[in-house]
Amino acid sequence: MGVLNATPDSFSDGGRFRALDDALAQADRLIAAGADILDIGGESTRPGAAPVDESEELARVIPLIQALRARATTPLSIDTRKPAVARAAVAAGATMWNDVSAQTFAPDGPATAAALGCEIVLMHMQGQPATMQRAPRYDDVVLEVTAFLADRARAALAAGVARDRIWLDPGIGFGKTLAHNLALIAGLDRLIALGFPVALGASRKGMIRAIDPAAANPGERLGGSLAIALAGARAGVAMLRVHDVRETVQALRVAAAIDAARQSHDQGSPIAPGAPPP
Ligand code: HH2
Repeated sequence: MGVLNATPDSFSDGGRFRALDDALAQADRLIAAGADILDIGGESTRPGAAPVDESEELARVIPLIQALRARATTPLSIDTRKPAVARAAVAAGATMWNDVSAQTFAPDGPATAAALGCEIVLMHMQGQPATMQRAPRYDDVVLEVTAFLADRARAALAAGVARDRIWLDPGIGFGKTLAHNLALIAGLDRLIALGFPVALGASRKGMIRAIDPAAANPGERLGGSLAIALAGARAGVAMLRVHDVRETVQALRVAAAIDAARQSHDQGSPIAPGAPPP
C-alpha cells in the first residue's frame, strides 16, 4: 500500500502533494514502483495533529480520487475517520476504508461500512492524535491491542460487514512508546492468529528515530522502515503501508528469493534439517 497524503501537515510527505498535479504525479510513481493499492489521506493523524473539518477533508481527497479513478485501475483506499468522507470516497471510486479509529470516531461507522460493502482496515489507537503520545500506558500491549481489534471486528461483523472484508492493524506509533511498538511487531503472530488479514504501517515513523537518534528527518528512516517491513512480512502481515514503495518491493523480493533458495537447499540436502548426523 503506497501512502499518498493530500495534507499540508503529514509528518513525512506533508505539503508535497497538495496540488492535484503533484499528487497525480506521485500516484504514478507509486504505481510504477509496484504499489498494489494507494491510500489517500486528507487529515494528518501524526502525534499532535489538529483535527480537520469534514468539508476541508472532502475538498482535499475527493477530486484526487476522481482524477485517479479516471486514469488508473490501481485500487484506492481512503484514510479517514469520518463516515461521510468514506461514503463520498467510495462513491468516487475507492474500494477500501482505512480507519485509524477502528470505527469508533462516529457511532455510524460500522453501519456505514456495512452499507458501503467496501473493505475496511480497523486500526488500534490509544487516545486521540493531539495527545496520544503524552503518556501511553498498557499492562500488556499485545494482549490489549489484540483484544481491542477482536472487539472492533466483532462490532463490524454485527453491523453486517462481511468477514472477508475486514483487515486489522496494530497502529504503530498511535499512543505507543518504542517498547510498545517493538512488542507489537515482535508479537504480530498473536494478532494474525485472530484469522483476519493484518496490515502494518511503520514507514518512516518516530520509533525508528527512537532507535537511531541521527535519523531526525523522516526521509532518513528508509533502513529502519525496511527492517520493520521484512519483520512484518516474515510474521505473515498481508499488507505494508509504506512511503518508499520501490525499495520495499525490492526488499521483499530479495527476501522471498532467499527463502526459496533455502527451501530448495533444504529439500535437496541429503540430510534433512534437524536430522541426527549419519
Ligand atoms: N499510519 C498513519 C496514517 N494512517 N493507517 C493505517 N492503517 N496504519 C498506519 O500505521 C497508519 C495509517 C500515519 O502516517 P502518515 O499517513 O504517513 O502520516 P500522517 O498521519 O501525518 O498523514
